[in-house]
Amino acid sequence: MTPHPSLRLTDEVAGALADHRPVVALESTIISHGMPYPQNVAMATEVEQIVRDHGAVPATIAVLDGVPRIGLDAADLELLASDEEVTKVSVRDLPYVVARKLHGATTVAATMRLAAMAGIRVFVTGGLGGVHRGAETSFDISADLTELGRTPVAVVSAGVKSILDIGLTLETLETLGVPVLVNGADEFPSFYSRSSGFAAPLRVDGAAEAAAVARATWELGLSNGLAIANPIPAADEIPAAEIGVVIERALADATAAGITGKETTPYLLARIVELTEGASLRANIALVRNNAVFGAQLAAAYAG
Ligand code: PSU
Ligand code: MN
Repeated sequence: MTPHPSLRLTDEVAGALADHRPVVALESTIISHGMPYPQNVAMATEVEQIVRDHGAVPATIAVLDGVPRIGLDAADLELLASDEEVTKVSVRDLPYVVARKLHGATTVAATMRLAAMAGIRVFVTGGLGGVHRGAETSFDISADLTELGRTPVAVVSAGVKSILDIGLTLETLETLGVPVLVNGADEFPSFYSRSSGFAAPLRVDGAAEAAAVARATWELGLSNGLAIANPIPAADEIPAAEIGVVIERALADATAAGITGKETTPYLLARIVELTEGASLRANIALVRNNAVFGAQLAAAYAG
């Protein structure tokens, strides 16, 4: 396919797509609103290198000066990591930042959509958005789930955090027709922890098996994405009971501070880093690295 004409691709990404070589999309909200500076820019740079070292071309996605960009350079990553003017952009925000020529860091949902418009089928992140706890009254359900239901991109994550209602998130993904695969485990992981108390809806062992399911999805003419959960390595995990206490506290603090809507997830992520004195950030970086390796292997298996 030809990339959508509104996108600006780097020559490297455009060349790889034209030659059907493996490409891995990476999101930018995790840089601008998911981690503190300067660990965020170091993580973004390292993850691109890991993808390259495993044989794929990284394509970090963001909107800069109103232009949806597929593939960024070091100065772009630094801007996203440090500029206060960068807003969090989900799918519904894309038209506004484009029309106003603003900078936007794209969420999983917006990154998936732009990746699909470029012809990229594999995307690596840390954690997915989902159904927030208390959604029965707040209606706060991430557009990441909607997008997984309608956009053909395989998203590698470490599962969803228990800042969300994991059970309701899995139910919603089922309703939306999204295959949920867990790599190498029988339990769905909860980001910082390998366990969640919920069984893996489907299990695959390795990138080749995951790629075969992705290929079958799209060969059947299904238009949805896939959620592929890759558990954090055991050496890096924070036990569920330990992080659970911190998450309860962060949720209570968010309520007390009156945090709602799109501010909720960034607030909780930052508060958890504070409350764990950086331990959650180290786990977060470790799982993103692990996902980058798997995502590059997945992109290679899918392209091959
Ligand atoms: N979960 C994480 N880290 C993140 C995010 C979620 O563990 O950085 C970011 C992703 O960009 C995700 C977004 O797409 O938060 C979801 O935000 P919301 O809940 O407002 O839809
Ligand atoms: Mn929300």
